[in-house]
Amino acid sequence: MTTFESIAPTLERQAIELPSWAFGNSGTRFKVFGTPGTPRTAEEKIADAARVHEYTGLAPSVALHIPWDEVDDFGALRSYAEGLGVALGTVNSNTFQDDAYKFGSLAHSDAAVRRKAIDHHLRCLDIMRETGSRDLKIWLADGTNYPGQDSLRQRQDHLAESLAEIYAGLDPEQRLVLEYKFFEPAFYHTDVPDWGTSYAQVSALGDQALTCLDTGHHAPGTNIEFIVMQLLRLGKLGSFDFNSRFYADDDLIVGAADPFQLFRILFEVVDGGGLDVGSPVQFMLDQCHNVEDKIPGQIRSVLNVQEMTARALLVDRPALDAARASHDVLGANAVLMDAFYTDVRPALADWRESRGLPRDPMAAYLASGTPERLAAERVGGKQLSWT
Ligand code: AOS
Ligand code: ZN
Ligand code: ZN
Repeated sequence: MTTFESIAPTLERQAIELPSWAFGNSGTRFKVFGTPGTPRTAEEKIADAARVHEYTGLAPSVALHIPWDEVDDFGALRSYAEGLGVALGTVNSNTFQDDAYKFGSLAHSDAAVRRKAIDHHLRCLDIMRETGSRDLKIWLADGTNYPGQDSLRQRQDHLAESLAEIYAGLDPEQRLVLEYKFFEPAFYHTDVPDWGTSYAQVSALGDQALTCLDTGHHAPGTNIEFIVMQLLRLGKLGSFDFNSRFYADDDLIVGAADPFQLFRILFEVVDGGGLDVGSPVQFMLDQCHNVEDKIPGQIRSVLNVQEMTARALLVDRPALDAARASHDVLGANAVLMDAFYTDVRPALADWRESRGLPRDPMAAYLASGTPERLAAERVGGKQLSWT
């Protein structure tokens, strides 16, 4: 039997990066609803991320998005964040909002558009030097809507060339992580639709290029934990964008739609060394809170990841290995399910308290008066939205 005490050191070093855009208003193409207390500046988004860390001890860094988090002085933004106890993390590039990118960016057929998109990424690398960020995360909206619209092959070659130029601009400690997504906003094909394409592209670049796996970016029914295992096995799992989905890229709270899937993913992470000291895997959230409050939404999210990580770590390895060795199919399955059905919440509450954190971070935050204070203070100015 695996004890909670034995898994506590691993839980202690768990770090989940928060996306700055989760604190802004977001919605669907039908309506973006506002929420009282929504940040109006990059600083206010970072302050909200720091609150999530203060109550949970789980979120020591916040990912930026350029240009959504554009400021005059990124060094000052870094000092501001560090003063609040958080670091600036992954820089996310954006080549999907300018008119110039109507037909793509790094994979565009026109060299002038590719130039503009490459330069944007090189500027992101400069920003990372000021913010102290390690990772440049690239998600591309590139693709086509109709068969025949453009050459699939040529676009892939253009993408490879563009990425090579960006990669050449990395400092030794910087990394490029390439995210894949099987559809949307392009519907016939996307230029980085799957882990295989991301893997092929980053492998051609070198050791500092890895794949980002967004849990919402697969066709329904995909065995995501298999992909996790394979990328870990190949040494190319750079980061996760955690969220959950019922239908497509829903960006809902991680672990909300399918906690068992999150457990299975984290079991493969544990098995593949993804939580070991020095692991290359960066754990991030990529979520939007359209109707729920944003800070509580992020608190719920990191706690969901922590709870499911604890369950994955509690799997009785000797018992599992023995069942597997004797081809005890149902026995092996039962070992996994026993861990999944373990309610770790009381043990986590005790453990949090022993580390000076609230037993129940959600209740503590809601009772703190902060939500009401932020709603009263953040009047005037323009509430930030996802786009
Ligand atoms: C888009 O679907 C992706 O999940 C990206 O990670 C995206 O860059 C992020 O949601 C913010 O731009
Ligand atoms: Zn994502
Ligand atoms: Zn997405």
